[in-house]
Amino acid sequence: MCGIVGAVSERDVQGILLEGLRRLEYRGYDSAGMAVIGGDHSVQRAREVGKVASLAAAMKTNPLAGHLGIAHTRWATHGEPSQINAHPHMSGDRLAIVHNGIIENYQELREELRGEGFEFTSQTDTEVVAHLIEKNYRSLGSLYDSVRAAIARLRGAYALAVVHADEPDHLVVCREGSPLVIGVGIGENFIASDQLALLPVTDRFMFLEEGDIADIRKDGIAILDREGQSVEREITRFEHGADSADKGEYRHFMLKEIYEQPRVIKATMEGRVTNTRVLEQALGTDAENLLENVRHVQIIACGTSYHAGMVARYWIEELAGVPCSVEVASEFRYRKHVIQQDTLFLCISQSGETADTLAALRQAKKAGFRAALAICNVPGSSLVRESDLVIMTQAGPEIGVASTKAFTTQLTALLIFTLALARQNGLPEEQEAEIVKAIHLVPGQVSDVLALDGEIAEMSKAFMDKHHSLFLGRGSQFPVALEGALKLKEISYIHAEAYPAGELKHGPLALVDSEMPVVTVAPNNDLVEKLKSNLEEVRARGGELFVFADKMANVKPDEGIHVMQLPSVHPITAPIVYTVPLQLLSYHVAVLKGTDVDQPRNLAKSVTVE
Ligand code: HGA
Repeated sequence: MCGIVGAVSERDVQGILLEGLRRLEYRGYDSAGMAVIGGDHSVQRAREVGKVASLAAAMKTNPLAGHLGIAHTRWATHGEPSQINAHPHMSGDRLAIVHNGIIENYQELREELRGEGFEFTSQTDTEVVAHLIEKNYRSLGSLYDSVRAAIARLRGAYALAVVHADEPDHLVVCREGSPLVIGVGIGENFIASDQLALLPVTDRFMFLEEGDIADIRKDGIAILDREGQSVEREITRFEHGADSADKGEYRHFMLKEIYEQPRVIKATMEGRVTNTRVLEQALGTDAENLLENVRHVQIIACGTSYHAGMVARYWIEELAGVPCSVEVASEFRYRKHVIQQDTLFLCISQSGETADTLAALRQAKKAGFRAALAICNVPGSSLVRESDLVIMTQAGPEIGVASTKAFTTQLTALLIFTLALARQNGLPEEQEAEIVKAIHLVPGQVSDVLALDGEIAEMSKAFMDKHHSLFLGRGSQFPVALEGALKLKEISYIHAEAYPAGELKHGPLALVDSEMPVVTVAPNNDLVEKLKSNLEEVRARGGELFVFADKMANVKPDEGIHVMQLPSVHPITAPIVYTVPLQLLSYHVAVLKGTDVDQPRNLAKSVTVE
């Protein structure tokens, strides 16, 4: 994901922009660039391949002086990482633009503009937008109107910041599907992909909404919404510590991280999905090519990430029709395996430094897999550097040892990947649109589950004095049950086992009695009736059931059956939403037992040893 930053001020903006880029570098770092409008009303531009430090070094010898500027740190989606493809892009020598996102119809616009005499110097989709705005400028003579007219023709996801040397006192920005925030200063204003970029210069922010277009001057901000109505967006103050290693108002990091999930799931979707489809280039410049002809997916991970991989297997086989195997890294790396032709190797790790996963990746690269895709939360980690394709989860730092938001953002990324692969394998457009619509609902549904926190805390009292518990799920909810059991054992030290509900009578039923609480997740899918029969089997043995159920699933509370109703969720996205009550349950049990929630005994966060 690229990062953009811009400033209009009474002072020189180069230092502000460079610091902003350094703070956005987690979003992408294959190249970086800056354009500043100087006192002589011309655009000066600097672009370098590599990290922001390379740009900063180049600018030491050739500084850019001026009070208006835009800058960019790139993670290529269209065109290789090179100086020519680095942003800002220009049309002629008066207009410059930075862009985060993907323009889906760039090919057709490129042909059209070429036909009208515009020359292209890069392979990016972004340059198309530069020329389209410049073309409008020639007839409209206003940057703001020209950007508005241009975005009416764009399909895809974008956050844009544009400057024109003929209008050296403002920048025009807009967003659709990619993040953009305005930093409000005194006698100066700023924009960036993330408020963290602007913290050295302001703590007051305005968040643009989808479809907004804004005119930013040093003494004023004017915003139009998608309908062209003038709107005011609320100014909020940045709460220090909200994103950093600080618990804020929460008693534990784990609880804070559970509550961050609606926001970070949304951030993981941003720039990767439109309202109706997944933007596969958001997985990397070469994604289309590497995903084409994938005949098998081999997922490798450890712990919680392994459970995310297990959920993904259900999705990949159901939606993409591609066979998928999942294995824990520590097993995979020490056995001989038969590699099927055209297998994609997919590794998942929060830290990107998990020793076993990394070792498996290194082996796989030698063994002849088609390509390696990493799903990871830490930019610049070994896993990210060594893979061909990467989907970064946008969970932010996860401090609690028991993983929560990393898991649900991994699932979000895996579902986006699945849809990209499924499209290659003939998933009908309408089905993709239906699932993308369901993905957009997930942050709100997770918030609805968080609102049940008090009731879940109450329920947790029943587990406090227990020594064992059983978690049941069917289909893609079986890995959710595994993850729920893992959470409970990690932080409350209660022995918890998870089983596919259909396996109950093949053994674990022998353990069930009134001392063995049984937790079940029951979304309203085609397996719910079978699951209900399994619940009866438990009840008949005196077991106490705790069921998290879709209200449409019609699971009724009764003696020995505690039912917590969850929002109705699409069966495909249900594993993401149903994970959350199990996280809260474990958390509250651990708090009641007085364990060290954030640093449970014998465990560590990033498992960099075998
Ligand atoms: N499509 C543009 C911007 C890429 C981006 O936003 N990545 O996250 C490019 O390839 O330069």
